[in-house]
Amino acid sequence: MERLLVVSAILPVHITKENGDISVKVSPGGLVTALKQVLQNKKAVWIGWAGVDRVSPKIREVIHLEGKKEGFLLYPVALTREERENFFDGFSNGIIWPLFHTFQAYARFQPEYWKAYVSVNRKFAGLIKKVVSKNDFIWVHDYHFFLLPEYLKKAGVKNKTAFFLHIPFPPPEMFFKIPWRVDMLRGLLEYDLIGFHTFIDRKNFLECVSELTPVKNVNSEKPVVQIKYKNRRIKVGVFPISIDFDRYNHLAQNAKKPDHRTKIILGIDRLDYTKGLVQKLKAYRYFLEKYPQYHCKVKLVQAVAPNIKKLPEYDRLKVEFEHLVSEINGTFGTDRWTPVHYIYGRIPEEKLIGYYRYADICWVNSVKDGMNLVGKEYAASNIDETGVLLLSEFAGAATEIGEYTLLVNPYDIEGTASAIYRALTMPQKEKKSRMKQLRDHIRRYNIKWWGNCILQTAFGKKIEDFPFMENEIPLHETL
Ligand code: GDG
Repeated sequence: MERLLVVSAILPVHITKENGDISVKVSPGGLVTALKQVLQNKKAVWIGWAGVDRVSPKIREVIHLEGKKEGFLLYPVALTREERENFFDGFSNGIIWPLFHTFQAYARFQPEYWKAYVSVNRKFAGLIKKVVSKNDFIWVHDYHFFLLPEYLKKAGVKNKTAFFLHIPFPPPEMFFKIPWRVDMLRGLLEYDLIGFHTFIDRKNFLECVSELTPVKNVNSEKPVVQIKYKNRRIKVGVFPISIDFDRYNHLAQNAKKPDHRTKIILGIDRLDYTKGLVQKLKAYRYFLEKYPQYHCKVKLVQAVAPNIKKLPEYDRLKVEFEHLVSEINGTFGTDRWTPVHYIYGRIPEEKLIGYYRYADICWVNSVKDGMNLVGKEYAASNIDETGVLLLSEFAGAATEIGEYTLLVNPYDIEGTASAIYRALTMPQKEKKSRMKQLRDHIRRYNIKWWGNCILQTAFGKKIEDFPFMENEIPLHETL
């Protein structure tokens, strides 16, 4: 029986241990949101780091039960403290993440990070070899695993492989700063399919590859092109990720209205410097200065979900962001009105969907983002079609749905403040027409469409080809 073997750096659940007590948290981020929706009740094994340095039988059991609730198997991997620091926080989140998001100054090119990246990719290949069966299809996610297929092949794993990059791919002048760039590209080219969110990402990747081997299709408009490398054909595709439209649309029907007497501008972001959080507050402050008629009439509700990455940039960002929140609330607030309602922590999903349904504006201000799912979730939940999506032109989503939104340049404080004003004064008819078209687009190009495009292109399969089977032996008992 064929299975999907899914690999990502973190599992959908993250374990933390405090004073010997195990606590299970939902892992933050868009990759987890999207994959959970694709893999629900499917014959899939999801392999990833569980957040701990040792997987005890108790942790294995807890994780297994969490997977069972969603209808797939979870296979937890342990990372030592050194692997966490050098592979996860180091190479992946201290070099690739900042550089691929144009934050070159944050990249620390430490040789020990590269060594850890190589060895953890090799370690995952060894673990996959233990779990994989002949008929499985291996689907790998994100920038932590550029070298994995090479080590899978060395370990004798011959299964077909597909890779999807959830973050942007930078242009050559940025990518070639990485001292290990050629090994990274060669590693990636061992996959059978490589997928990106946008045509720009693929073009950047192919331009980098053309330094190694001639590539004809750099500017192709076809969603999938083939390149030849070392006598192999590799498919390279554009697959804009999406969301489970029906689920948000359905949950929104009974969503509770948030208790706010003002108009709501909503922001939902992970704590990350790529999300344009500081720029957002500066533009909002400017808006309040320029349009005093909106004092007491509007509120920015900004949720910031904590990050798993442990890096000083995130601590500094939190301090700067919170400083600006207090400054704005101190300058403009009254005893009856707090201009910024700041929530640090993960909001429960029912509440999130309530905000999505009733927010007058949803504001995605990323200074760089692979796709960004928040705007799509907002539209799917905005069933009354009364909201406006303010979307950064630097989010991948702008290339796909920009025409139905108000696009903003997060560095342009005045332009962004005017866009807020325009959204607040937009006639109902125009709002409805834009939101309706946006929702129609996302309803059609939903997460199932995305998953099927990739699985079809890579393996000639569809999601339905991996039906869940209730009576299966749990994975951990088979090891
Ligand atoms: C990466 C790429 C790409 C956030 N706060 C709360 C909460 N969330 C959920 C949102 C959404 C997800 O987290 C964030 O997804 P994004 O797509 O916006 O961003 P990243 O985490 O950076 O994801 C990104 C994505 O991968 C998929 O390929 O789009 O470009 O960077 O689902 O709803 N959920 C709840 N409470 C919160 O407070 N319940």
